[in-house]
Amino acid sequence: MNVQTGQGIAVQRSADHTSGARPTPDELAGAYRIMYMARRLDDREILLKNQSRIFFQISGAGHEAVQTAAGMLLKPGHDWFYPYYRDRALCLALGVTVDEMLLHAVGAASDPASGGRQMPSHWSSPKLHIVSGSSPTGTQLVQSAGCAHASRFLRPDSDEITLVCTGEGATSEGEFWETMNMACLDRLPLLILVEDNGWAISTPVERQSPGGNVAELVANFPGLGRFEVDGTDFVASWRVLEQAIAYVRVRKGPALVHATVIRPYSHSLSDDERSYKTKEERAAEAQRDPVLRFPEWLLAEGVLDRHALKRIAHEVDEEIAKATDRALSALPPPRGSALKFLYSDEVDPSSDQFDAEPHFEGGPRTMVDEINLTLAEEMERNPHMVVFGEDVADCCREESITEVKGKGGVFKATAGLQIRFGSARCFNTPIAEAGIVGRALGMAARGMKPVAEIQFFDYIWPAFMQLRDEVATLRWRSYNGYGAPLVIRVPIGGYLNGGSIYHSQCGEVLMTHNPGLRVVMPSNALDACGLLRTAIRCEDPVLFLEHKKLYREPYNRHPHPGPDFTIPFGRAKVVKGGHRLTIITYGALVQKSLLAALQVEKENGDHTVEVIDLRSLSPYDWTAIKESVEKTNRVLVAHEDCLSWGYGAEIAARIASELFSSLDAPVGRIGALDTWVGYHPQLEQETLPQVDDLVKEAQRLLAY
Ligand SMILES: Cc1ncc(C[n+]2csc(CCOP(=O)(O)OP(=O)(O)O)c2C)c(N)n1
Ligand SMILES: [Mg+2]
Repeated sequence: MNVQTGQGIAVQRSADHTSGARPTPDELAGAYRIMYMARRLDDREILLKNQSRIFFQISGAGHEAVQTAAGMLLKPGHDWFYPYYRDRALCLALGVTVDEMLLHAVGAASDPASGGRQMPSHWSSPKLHIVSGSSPTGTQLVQSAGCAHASRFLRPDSDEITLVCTGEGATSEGEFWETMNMACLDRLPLLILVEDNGWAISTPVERQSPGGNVAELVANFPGLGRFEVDGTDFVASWRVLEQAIAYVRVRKGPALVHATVIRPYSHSLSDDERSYKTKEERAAEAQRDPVLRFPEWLLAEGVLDRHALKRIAHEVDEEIAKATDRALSALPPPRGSALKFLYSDEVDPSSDQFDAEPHFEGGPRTMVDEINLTLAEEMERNPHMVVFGEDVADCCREESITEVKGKGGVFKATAGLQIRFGSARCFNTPIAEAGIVGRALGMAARGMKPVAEIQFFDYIWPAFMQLRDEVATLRWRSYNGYGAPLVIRVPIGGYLNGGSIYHSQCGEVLMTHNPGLRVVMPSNALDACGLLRTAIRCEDPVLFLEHKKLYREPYNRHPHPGPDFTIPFGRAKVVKGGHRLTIITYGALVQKSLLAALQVEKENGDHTVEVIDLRSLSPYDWTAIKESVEKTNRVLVAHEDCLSWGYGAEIAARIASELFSSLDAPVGRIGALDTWVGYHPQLEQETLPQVDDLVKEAQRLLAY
């Protein structure tokens, strides 16, 4: 197979290498071209950075040999790739062109990796199956496991594999170990390439991994293929990678290749390695430089003569010079485009498309029952929807299912799904929140519909980097190359009498603060059904917050509105009309606000209070807020989460800024005390807002 790696230059790619044969002379020449091209591109970018023509540079120098071998042995557009930021030679070998790399470096509008949004060396190519890389070290690992897992659903008969690359430093991240766990538990077709250059910025490898070699630390993972290689030696890398790839392709399990490489150019242009590496250390590294060693070997073996080497170098230099001129004259991202592709431009969950009529059937059902039924209906409808999380399955040990009742989630929201749809589509994960969200993202990037559960909102934080830096950014940072159509369901909230600090907190504002993420929070069974179905059917990532206290309340039950009932995001519901004061709220405070409104009206006959349930927190319904405040001229924003810097602060600020002339009183706010929910019910009561607090604040505003 011939693959384009540059303007008019074709590199010989081996069709299927499992033979153990030495690479052909054409392959060796092609490998040299890629390695030299990668190094010269780094040199060119460094020059451009020093001339202030580009704004950042990080090089792959020293890593070229093993990357080139990997890129030539694997199949772009068939296999999948999660590169690290040093993987220039890998991406060149897979088919990213010199022009594309330089357009990326200058941040051009036509940069195919990110439209000028990401730093250089964060490549992305849906055509080649290179998934947009980010900058956090280690986040790519858990996602690559999800991608590898997705192949089981999307291409069950294929021999495709997923390659993920990492530095040795990033193997200290929890996400590396979560990935090892997932990959070995599920025998995922995943190849992990550790490019060990001995340093993580200034920290040497022996201070990252006890003993200084992570490959030894993973020796006891069952089913893992382990391989060691000098990653500066192209032929050795080729041979070892051939074996590792074959191991994963035939589904023996995941494999880890530990390749030692060098880093001759400092960490980045912001770093000077002379401040922590001795002269001797640097000289020893220079001895192993693959871009110098490989041509010497080619000469010694008689594969190429000096003339042929020079000709390759000349062609590559010319190509880079011409591509540089083109990139430097490319247009920058247009003004006014910064918000583009935060969300899908094809499916808008706030549109009328999701405004469906309910067709009620049966008697009233609880919120948790409606969530369960909606999940089942959507799994029935979409064979690519999977449900996973901690304890969500009925019974992991399938042989016991007939004997036991089944678990189905600690709140039973997923009960019966494993029994009905099988263990492949509803399964328990290890206790690893970053892994749950990362796996979902890897699946979603390939077009599956993962609907994962985080057991309690209080434990979502290991996944916060996945949510904020990865899930929320993927579509934007890849300029619509990849999306993240996933749902994360999370039980949240207090008023539990004994829930204490770690089973009662809110904190939704930390989620609504992330552009690119949709956040909804229903207060009753009907809305839970409609909003969850919209979440599942839309193309954006949705955080679906389920208030634990509302799961089984008698007052918020509804009959099932049918299998196609959806509610658009960003549409509030006026749950009670009124003329003198508006209470804007959501979640558990909807019912408390209703009770407060009735009490206020009882105490002051003509002071009717309007209560608005936002239902969807991002986006939220500004039109409904505006219409109501312009009518009542008084407003109280109420939520269960802490008052200071809370969700209500944004709503209140916007009302004060845009509706000032409609106001007859200051904007009121009610939220929890700025502390944690205590175990004793008296502490909880004191901390979380109560009906009396709402009444008192409403009276103050009405009297103003
Ligand atoms: C989560 C996270 N923490 C810290 C950083 C800052 N950082 C960038 S690169 C790097 C070192 C990574 O070392 P290694 O994984 O060995 O890769 P190398 O740069 O050596 O190829 C650090 C700490 C980051 N990008 N992400
Ligand atoms: Mg390193």
